[in-house]
Amino acid sequence: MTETTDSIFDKIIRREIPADIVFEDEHLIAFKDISPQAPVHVLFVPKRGVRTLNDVAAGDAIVVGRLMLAAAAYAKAQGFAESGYRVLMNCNRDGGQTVFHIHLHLLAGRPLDSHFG
Ligand code: IU
Repeated sequence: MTETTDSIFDKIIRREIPADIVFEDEHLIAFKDISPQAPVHVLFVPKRGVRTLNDVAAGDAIVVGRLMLAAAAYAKAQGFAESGYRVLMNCNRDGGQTVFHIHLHLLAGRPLDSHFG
């Protein structure tokens, strides 16, 4: 990764602002979204972040993979893996991205609309 961030999520990682952290390891942190869109809404955030998915180099594919695996592990641990959940990543303006430090949303706890948009 060439470009790194100094975002609000970096401040959460450095404990400069509070968040309801549900998981952390050497690579990533996960915390509850401050404006939840479902009963479960957790953000999985790499500690070495880039601004958008466009900035992830091919050699850094593992960074995105870790987010997905951590989300699935959380779903299993919390007991909603079988009922189901959604993971998604927004990119730039039309994707609805508002925080420019890549992150994976995990949504669960209610039936989610099947349409996009
Ligand atoms: P987005 O994909 O960039 O739009 O997602 C950003 C999310 O970060 C959004 O759901 C916000 O509610 C959430 N968030 C947060 O949890 N804590 C914060 O301090 C800020 C945003 I700023």
